This record gives sequence, structure tokens and C-alpha cells, in this order.
Amino acid sequence: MSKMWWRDAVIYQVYPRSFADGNGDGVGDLEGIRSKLSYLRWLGIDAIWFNPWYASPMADAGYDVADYRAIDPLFGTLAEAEALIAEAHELGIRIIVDVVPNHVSREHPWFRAALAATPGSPERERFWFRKGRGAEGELPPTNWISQFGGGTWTRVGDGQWYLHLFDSAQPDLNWEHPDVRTEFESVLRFWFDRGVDGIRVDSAALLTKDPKLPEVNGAGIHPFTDRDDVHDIYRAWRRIADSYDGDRALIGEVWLADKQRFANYLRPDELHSAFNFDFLCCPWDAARLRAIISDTLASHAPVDAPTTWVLSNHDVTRHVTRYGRKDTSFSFATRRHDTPVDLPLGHQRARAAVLLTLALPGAAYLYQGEELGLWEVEDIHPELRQDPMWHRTGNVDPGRDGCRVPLPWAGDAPPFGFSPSETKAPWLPQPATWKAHTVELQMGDPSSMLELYRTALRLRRSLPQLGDGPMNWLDTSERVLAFTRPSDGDRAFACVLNLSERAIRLPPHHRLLLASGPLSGDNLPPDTAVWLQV
Ligand code: TEU
Repeated sequence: MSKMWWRDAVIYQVYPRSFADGNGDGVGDLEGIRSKLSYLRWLGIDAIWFNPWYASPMADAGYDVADYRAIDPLFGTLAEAEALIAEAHELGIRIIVDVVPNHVSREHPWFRAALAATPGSPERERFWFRKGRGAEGELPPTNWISQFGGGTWTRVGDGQWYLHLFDSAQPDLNWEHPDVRTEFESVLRFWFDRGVDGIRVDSAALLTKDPKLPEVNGAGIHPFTDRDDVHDIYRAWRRIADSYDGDRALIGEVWLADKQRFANYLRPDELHSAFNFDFLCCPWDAARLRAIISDTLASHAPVDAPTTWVLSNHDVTRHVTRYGRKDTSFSFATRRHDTPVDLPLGHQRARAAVLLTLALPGAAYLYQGEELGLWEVEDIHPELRQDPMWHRTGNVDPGRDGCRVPLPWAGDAPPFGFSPSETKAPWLPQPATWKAHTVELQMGDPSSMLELYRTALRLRRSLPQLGDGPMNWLDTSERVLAFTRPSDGDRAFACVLNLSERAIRLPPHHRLLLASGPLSGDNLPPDTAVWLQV
């Protein structure tokens, strides 16, 4: 595989709970994943990113880690993880694991020791324990709001409060403490020693906090997001990654609106790459998409970092559903269900969208199931919902379960081959209508979403113009996105996406490589994209 693979890899996100269940307990696991590696190889991806698979009480689906060096028994064993990494490598697939450094689980030995210790003890210094405000210390130390809704402080028996930017089951670590730094450097080595090619850094902009813990006041430097001193951590981590053979990458989960500040994480001595989430919050609108593409490429150029494109992940409403909403004022932050979804429209746009992202410069992330055209499951019964967001927001935000429903592999009724038959029901219920979207049904059907993905991935590998490199906008109408990917020697490659309401004429003298939907002669219908040689 190529040097600096992370610059333009296609990375498939496996959410282990929901990919494939090998042992029949209704929850996905490593045995299940292993049985599907040949599918991923067939699909044509370059790398897999696994969401956390570590020992965890699963208060936030594994983003509450109790032991960073152990696999949760729900998923399997460390030996199985090692075998999985080795087998993937044999198939030419790289592996990325998810490390969660902002917080640990309430069950992590450090936090248990902190709870057992007294206020002011060294065990509490690894976290953010503070006195409360008010006469009796009955008010939390700050007004901060949790990423999951509600406050960021929970009070313990002796009256102190501890900080958690997410759920109370995820106490924040104190990155001023040398133990914390040493421990995570050792965790990185642990996984690099086991051959992983990359590490996703969860909540990468949140780790360091202003020790004075001031209120969030909207002006000036933020007390817990994107602080300048967080970059010291990534400089140290880069030295570790670079000390290994091969080409080990650090990939940041950085949610930041400011593109200049975002690019700081990608300086040559920091992270290799970071998730660009802009498409997740962007409606199906040519001007907005064009602005994101141009601004992203411009902001990454000074640090010579590649960008990444993401249409869906385990935290947001699946894009078939987002694009199927007639109401384009859609915002992912309010996961509202009150506008109807036109699924055929969502599918048509999703087909066009993947041709766009795979044609742009940089790396692309695919979230498991998007290649099947899966949509957000919005009618999960309240009692079956698992996401802490649903509970912490007082059931205002439906949470993220709807994008985490187990995959349909085969057959015409749940569990659709996700689990061996005659076993426990999948941990979240699958819609009966997914029988038309199984892998089994789509494989070999040239009109299916799955075969579109596979063809696009095969072409992307074979065309030297795609992946890393320059792009030029073609001068077309406002509601069309059209660009070329030039290359020496070869004919230029062009991608054209029609976001208007009328068919448009394709450029003259082209050769059609791939279309996301039916064309009428040389006309490109609305919500359709093509790849051309020009
Ligand atoms: O997400 C970090 C993050 O910023 C989330 O609050 C995100 O904004 C939210 O999920 C959007 O709905 C990461 C993980 O991707 C997420 O699954 C975890 O719950 C979170 O960290 C805590 O570890």
C-alpha cells in the first residue's frame, strides 16, 4: 500500500455492536467482524476504523473505557483482536482503533480510587474534583453544559463535584497531570505494538481545560474547547507515531467551526489527519457544498494536510434521511422528526453524494450500512432506546440509536443474518422493510446502492487522477457542482453533480465512466452525479 496512505484512503467505519454477531447474543462482535472481512475486501475499501472495543460498562456504547488494553468480553478477546488485525493486513486492509483520552469510565481503576479517596488526595488530582458554589456547596462549580445536555458536574458523597463534559459515567481526565500523559502515551504504544496503522483520537479538541474553570461567557478563549496547550499533547504523540516503522497515522475527531483553528491540529508535527464534519451539517445545496469544499481545501493547503469527507457516522442522522427531508433548513444538532422523509429522494441524492465525496481530493470515510442505503430508524420504542443523550436531554433529543441499528446481511426477516438464526434479538430492532436492502439482495444487482459503491471504489483505485491532488472548478451554473481532477499524461477526470431542478447538458467530448442514476442522452437529471473523462 502506498506511502502516506492516510492522505487518500477510503476508510470504512465498523461500529462493532452492530456490524455482525458471531456468538448469537444479539450484539456484534469480533468473530462476526472476522467472518465479514472478505465482504469488505470485495467492497474495495482501504482501511477499517473500529469504534471502541475496550472493556467498558457501556454507559456510552464503549466511549466510557474501563481498560484501554483489554477487549470487552461482549466483543471478544485481545487474542481475537490481534488475529483480526493480522487477517485484515493479509487482505491488504489497514486498521484504525479509537482511543478516548478526554474521559474514562466511572469503573476505570483511577476513578474508583478517586472515589474511595478523600477530597484533596492525590487520587483525585487525575480528575477535576472541586467544591461546589453556594453556602453549602450545593451548586455546581460552573455553568458549563454537557455535550449530551444537562450540567457537566456530578456531586459525590463527601460533597465534592467532578467534571464530565459528556455523561456522568464519563469523568474527565485532568491533562495537567503527568500520570495522564504517561498513561496515554503507553496506550498508543500498546496498540501500535499490536500493528494498528492508525488511531482515531476521540474528542481531540476538548482534552485540556482552563484550571481556573471560568464560566463560559461566549467571548474570548474557551475554557474547555480548542485550547492552545492541547497541541503539546499531539506533538508528543506524533513523535511516538513517527518512531514506528510503516506509516502510522493519528486522526483527530475535531469538531470546530473555525477552519484556521482546525488546520492547527494538522501542522506537520501534530495529527496526520482530522475528520471534516462539515457535510454532516450541510443541507443539499450547491452553494453551501461548494463553499465547504473551497474553504476546506484552502485552509488545509498551508499545512499541506489532506482533508477527509464524511457523509454519516455513529453520532448523526444517516444521510439518506437527511437528504430525503424536503425541509432543507435541516440541522443535525436538532434531530427533529417532524418533517416527512422522502426515502426514494434520499436514496437518489445519497447515490450522487458518494460520487461527489469519492471524487474530491483527500480521504473518505464510509459509515457501515451507507453502502446498503440504510436510513435513520426513527421509530425505535422509547423503552428500547439506549443512547444516554435520549435520557440526559429529558427525551427531547431522540439520540443516536437510529443510526446504530444492526446491519441486514441476508434473508427476509430480522435478524437478517446479523446474528446466527434462532438466537437473541439484535440489541436494537431492525425495520422489516430492510429486507429489500440486504447485502445478499444487492450483491450482483447492478442497480443497487452496494454495486454503485463497489464500482466507484474500483474506479477510484484505477484512476490516477483521484485521491490526493489538485482539483479545479468548472465554470457552470450556480446550482451545479462540476470540477476536474487534472493529471499529467492521462485525460482529465470530471465530476458533475446537478443540484438544480432541471436537467443540464453534460460537457462535450466526454466519456462516461459512472453515473449515480439514469441519464437521458447527454442530459444530467436533477439530484444525479456523473464521473467523466474529458
Ligand atoms: O463524540 C464527540 C462529540 O463531540 C459528540 O458530542 C458529538 O457532538 C455528538 O455525539 C453529536 O451527536 C465522540 C464520539 O464520537 C461519541 O460517540 C461519544 O459519545 C463522545 O465522543 C464521547 O466519548
